[in-house]
Amino acid sequence: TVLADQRDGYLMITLNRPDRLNAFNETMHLALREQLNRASAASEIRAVLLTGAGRAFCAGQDLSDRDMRGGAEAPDLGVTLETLYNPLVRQIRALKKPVICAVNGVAAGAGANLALACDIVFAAQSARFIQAFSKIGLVPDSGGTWLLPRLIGEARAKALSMTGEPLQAETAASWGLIWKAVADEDLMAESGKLAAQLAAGATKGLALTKQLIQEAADQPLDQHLDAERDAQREAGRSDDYREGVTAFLEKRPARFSGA
Ligand code: LHQ
Repeated sequence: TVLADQRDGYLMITLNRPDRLNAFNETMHLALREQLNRASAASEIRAVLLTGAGRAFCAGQDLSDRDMRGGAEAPDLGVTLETLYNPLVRQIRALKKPVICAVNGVAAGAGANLALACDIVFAAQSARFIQAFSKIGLVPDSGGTWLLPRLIGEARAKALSMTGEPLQAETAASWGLIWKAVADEDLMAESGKLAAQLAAGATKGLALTKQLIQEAADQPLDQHLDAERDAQREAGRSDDYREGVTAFLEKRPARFSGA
C-alpha cells in the first residue's frame, strides 16, 4: 500500500492504492507510519518526499470501509482520528527533517490535509484540493480547521470547507495554501530536486527552523524571541554552522554533514 525508495539522501514515499485513488485504509496508515519512523531514525535519510501513485494523490478515508447501508451502526470516528490520522499529522509535524509533498493529482478530504501538513507542498497543475468532508456531513480533520485559516485566512477556509469546492493547484499557490504549482510533467523532477537539495542542507538548522515556525502560531512575540535565541544557540553549536561559515570565507560550496 506504500512504496519507499531511498535516493540522494531522501526517502521517497509513494501512497500506492491507485485503484482507490490512494484512499486510506488501516493498512496504508500503518505502512506510512512505519516509513516515517524509518525516515526519522535513519541518519542517512535527511528529507522525505511524499507523493501518490497513479492519477490521484489521496482521496482521504476509504469510504468503502465505512459502509453503513443495511443499518450498520456508525463507527466512532473519534477513535479513527485518535489512532490513525492524528498520529500521522503529529508525526509529520514533529519529524526533524523536511517533509516535501508532491501532489500529483486530486487530494481530497484527509488526503488534502495530509498534504498541507507537510512542510513544502508542490502540486501538479492538474491537481485539485478538495475539502470533501462537508459532502458527507463531516468536519475537516487531520488538522484542516487549524491549518486552513492560518494558511489562507478565515474567509477562504470557511468557504472551501463548507462548499467542498475543488481548488485548482495554481489558485492554491496564489492563495499561499501551497508552495508552488508546476507543470504536470515537471512535478517529480522539481520536487525531487528540492528534496535532494534539502537533504544536503544543514539538517539541524532546518529542523529547528521547522519547529520555530510551527510554534510561532501559538505564542506571543516576546516568548518567541526567547525560543529563537535558544534555537540559534543550538544551531550555532552544530558542525554545519562551522562548515557554512568556513565555506563562505573560502568562497566554496558548503558540504553539510547534518551534524
Ligand atoms: C474511493 C474514494 C474514497 C473509496 C475515490 N474511498 N473509494 C476521517 C476519519 C474517519 C472516517 C471518515 O473520514 C475521515 C476523513 C476523510 O477523509 S472524509 C473524506 C473522504 N473522501 C471523500 O469524501 C472523497 C471521495 N471521493 C471523491 O469525491 C472523488 O472520488 C474524487 C473527487 C476524489 C475524484 O473524483 P474522480 O476523479 O471523478 O474519480 P472517481 O470518483 O471516479 O473515483 C475513482 C475510483 O476511486 C472510484 O471507484 P470505481 O470502482 O468506481 O472506479 C471511486 O469509488 C474510488 N474512490 N475516492 N475516499
